[in-house]
Amino acid sequence: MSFEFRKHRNGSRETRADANRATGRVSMAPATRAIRAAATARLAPRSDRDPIAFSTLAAELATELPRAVHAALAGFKLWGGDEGTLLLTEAPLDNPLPRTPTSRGTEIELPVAEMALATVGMALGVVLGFRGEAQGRVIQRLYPVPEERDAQTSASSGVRLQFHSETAFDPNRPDVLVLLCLRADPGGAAVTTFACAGKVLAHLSDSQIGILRQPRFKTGVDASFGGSTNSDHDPTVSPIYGSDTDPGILIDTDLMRAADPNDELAIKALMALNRAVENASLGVVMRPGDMLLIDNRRACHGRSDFRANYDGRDRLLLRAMVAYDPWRRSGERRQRSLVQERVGR
Ligand SMILES: O=C(O)CCC(=O)C(=O)O
Ligand SMILES: [Fe+2]
Repeated sequence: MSFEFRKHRNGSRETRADANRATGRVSMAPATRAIRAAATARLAPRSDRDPIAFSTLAAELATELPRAVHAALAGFKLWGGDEGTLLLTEAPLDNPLPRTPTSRGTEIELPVAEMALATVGMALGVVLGFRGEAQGRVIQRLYPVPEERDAQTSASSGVRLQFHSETAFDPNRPDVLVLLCLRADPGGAAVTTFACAGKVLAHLSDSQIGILRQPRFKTGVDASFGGSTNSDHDPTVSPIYGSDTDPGILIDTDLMRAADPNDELAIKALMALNRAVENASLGVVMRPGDMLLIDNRRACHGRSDFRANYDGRDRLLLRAMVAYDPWRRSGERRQRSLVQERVGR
């Protein structure tokens, strides 16, 4: 399966038509009826009230996904797709779609889209929530709010969201991030950007890669998890890791720094890495029903700025985090819970 994502250039304004020339996209349409019926049944479990029953039902519904989706998911898991990403299309959505909230914590019901997202998440691994984000909900809502217009958070819109790995500071970070677009931004210009490690390394010298493979760096903790930067307690990390043939990347353009402020070589290598990520990056403008899977080890991701009017018609996405091996994190959860109570070391 081959996907052709458009090259994303810093600052460029892409049009929908340009950015979505993906070939070989895999449609979820054949599963629409089954997902919609199960999610809207009178006693259907809800992700917030009964996340275990909800995700178990989602796992059952994975049998309704077309074989082509399962084949694509297997390729993504084994090799990270072509770019550390996979784009599924025509996911079932709620109809009519509620208005996009304009403040954090506003409740909207999205049973169909939530179930569509969880079905793919449970086909791939297990969906987990994080206490530090959206009160631990396994399905999170992403939309712009005025208070965070210029922040480095998923609720910003006035600034680009810098390239990052999801919860970079957490050694047990999620393996995969799944984003489902319910409503595009009014200008149709919000680009979700990503860069896969293999392509990034092609822009670096062997000696730069050698330095980036060493634990000479520190990364801060996201604001949503209580936030810290420049603390001695910040975790020490290697931005490049894994095998030469299938490398991993761990970055946070905003929060990562050389552990020793006098380590000139590390400072220069990190600058080169950030440039390499820009040069290797691609982007996609997601349209309603598009579901973008991002491998959180083989790729890093970000987002362009975009217009938000806070009028109920702004961009609206759902997000889920997937763990391939939930056992690895079981010490961080209460018994029979899908919520990670703590992150980091
Ligand atoms: O809004 C997007 O397209 C990506 C946001 C993001 O980085 C995230 O939700 O982790
Ligand atoms: Fe992110």
